[in-house]
Amino acid sequence: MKDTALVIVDMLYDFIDGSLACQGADEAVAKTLEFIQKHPDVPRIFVRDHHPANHCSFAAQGGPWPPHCVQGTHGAEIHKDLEPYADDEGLIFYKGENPAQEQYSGYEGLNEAGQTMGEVLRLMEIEKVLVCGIATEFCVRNTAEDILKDGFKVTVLKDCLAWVDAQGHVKAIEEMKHEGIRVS
Ligand code: VGL
Ligand code: ZN
Repeated sequence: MKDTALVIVDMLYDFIDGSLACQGADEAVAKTLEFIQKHPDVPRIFVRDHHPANHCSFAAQGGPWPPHCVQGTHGAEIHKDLEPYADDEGLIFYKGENPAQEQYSGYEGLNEAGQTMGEVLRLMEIEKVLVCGIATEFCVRNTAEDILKDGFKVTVLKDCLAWVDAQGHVKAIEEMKHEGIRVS
């Protein structure tokens, strides 16, 4: 699987047991850890929602969500079981940093050096991208779609997902399949 990478979207405390806790999150973290341990040679790319306190996504600014993943808070941190595998800063992409812009897609994020995920995937000669994380209907879906549109093969790992709404999760999976995203 030399040409394959795993993208782990928003497995951050606010989406697991915090202000925007999602259904299935504990199980998704456990299954993701299992996958990583079974496939230690697959590079791990992390996406982190990383908002300033006045972000437009938050209800106080007219957005749909409670405050979450505020920069510098516990809620914005990667789950402790996965954190040891986030050992390459160049493979961590931050999104939602601009207060005026909603960013569900991890593909719009940048690493510490200012590179996009697309640039880094190409430098690594990746052809196939596995996507897991939280939440299926929002950041997972948008990230997977953008990776697919940019020319990579994309597979969503069904057991490694968590969701805001169960029906929304099922619908998003069906729609992703129709778009050419594999689900396994
Ligand atoms: C997300 C809502 C707001 C997600 C991020 O990661 O799916 N959802 N910000
Ligand atoms: Zn957010």
